[in-house]
Amino acid sequence: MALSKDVRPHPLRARRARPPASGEVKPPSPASREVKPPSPASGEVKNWGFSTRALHIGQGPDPATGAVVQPIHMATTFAQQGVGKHKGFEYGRSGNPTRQALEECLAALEDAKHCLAFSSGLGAETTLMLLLDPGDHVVYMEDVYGGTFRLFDKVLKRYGVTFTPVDAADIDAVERSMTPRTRMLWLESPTNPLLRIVDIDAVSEVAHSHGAMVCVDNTFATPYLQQPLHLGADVVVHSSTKYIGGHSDVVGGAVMTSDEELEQKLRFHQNAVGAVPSPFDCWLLLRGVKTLALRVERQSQNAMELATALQGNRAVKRVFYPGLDSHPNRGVAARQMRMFGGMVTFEVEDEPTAFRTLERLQIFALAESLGAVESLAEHPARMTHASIPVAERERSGVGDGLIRLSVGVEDVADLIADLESALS
Ligand code: P1T
Repeated sequence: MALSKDVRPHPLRARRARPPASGEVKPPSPASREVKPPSPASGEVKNWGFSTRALHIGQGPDPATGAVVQPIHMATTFAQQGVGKHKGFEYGRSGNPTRQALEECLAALEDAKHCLAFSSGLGAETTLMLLLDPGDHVVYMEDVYGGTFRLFDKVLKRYGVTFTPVDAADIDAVERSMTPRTRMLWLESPTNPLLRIVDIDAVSEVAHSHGAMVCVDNTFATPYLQQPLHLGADVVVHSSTKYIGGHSDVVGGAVMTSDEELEQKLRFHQNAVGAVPSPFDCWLLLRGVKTLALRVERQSQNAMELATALQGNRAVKRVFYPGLDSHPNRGVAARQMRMFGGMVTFEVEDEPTAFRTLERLQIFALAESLGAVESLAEHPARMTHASIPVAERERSGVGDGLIRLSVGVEDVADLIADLESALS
């Protein structure tokens, strides 16, 4: 399935009412190399497909040696020819060639002008949220990763930012929750862990009409399946620990945007806050992202088959998967996503049944995280979403019988057999 043709830039993107606030902004000068591989902005690459960009943007053969793989630059500091005269890099926190290669590549994958890499998904989120001022208001999709909720509720509230959860699948509810102080609408789609789908285009229009910017955490969808900047969003965040890395061996985060002013503020904060990734982690992410499309296609196919099998299992009360006809927003998912993704959530009778099922699995590892080649299973209520108070969790539908699967690239027949035997 190709990305649908009606995915288009939001008309209000060009005339956003208010940029996010920040203090004095003086970003470090943009890094430049003497010999640059193709950059996403250059005309020569604009027709390249997703996988060609994943393999070649930011990563031409090394001009010094011809090495076809991006070198890992471990230097923490870079010699200057005179004070302030340098080749684009000064100090490892403010810029690094391997990180720059990753940022160029990831920007190209989201079709963004800019990407900033961070040491974790939450590092990326924190840095972005630090652009807000005390008194600012954020409306967020009520079903979000537990760590995102914790950042909002336990950290940022202390700095005077206020938050309102909303079912963003309900456009009228988004409209009602906007206030004159609302600066940001924060979305996940598909959501973690209930795989709810938000019509990003429609809710972006609502947010923009109130002067709020739209941020989409695109971790579950990946840039291969969904490009929120083409659906009206202003900024995208990723936990690149997940599908972008894809091999459960690196923690990372990223923010992408095409808004120049926002990029400058983010670049300043990336350096000022310092939640930057190591050069080795950047290299691992560059290596991982080369197979993103291949992995996600296989994971989506496996997930579809697995969700269908679970639907027919008597021990399963409900299956949550955007590709199933039973999903309330399947139509929106089909319009804004290329395939339906590798995450499947289902509900069994109660917590003891869920625990027993998880402990019996042989191929699925019982573990937090997602998006890697190997399949994982977890219990959101006690694991990834345990930091959300019970009442809040139950209100958004994350019950004790819920199991979340991150479907890997194994043979799907083996995955289905593993689950069926654990459920029997
Ligand atoms: O773990 P970190 O790289 O900091 O990313 C945080 C994060 C942000 N956004 C979403 C949608 C996420 O799922 C996560 C991390 N999630 C898990 C570890 C998990 O198992 O759901």
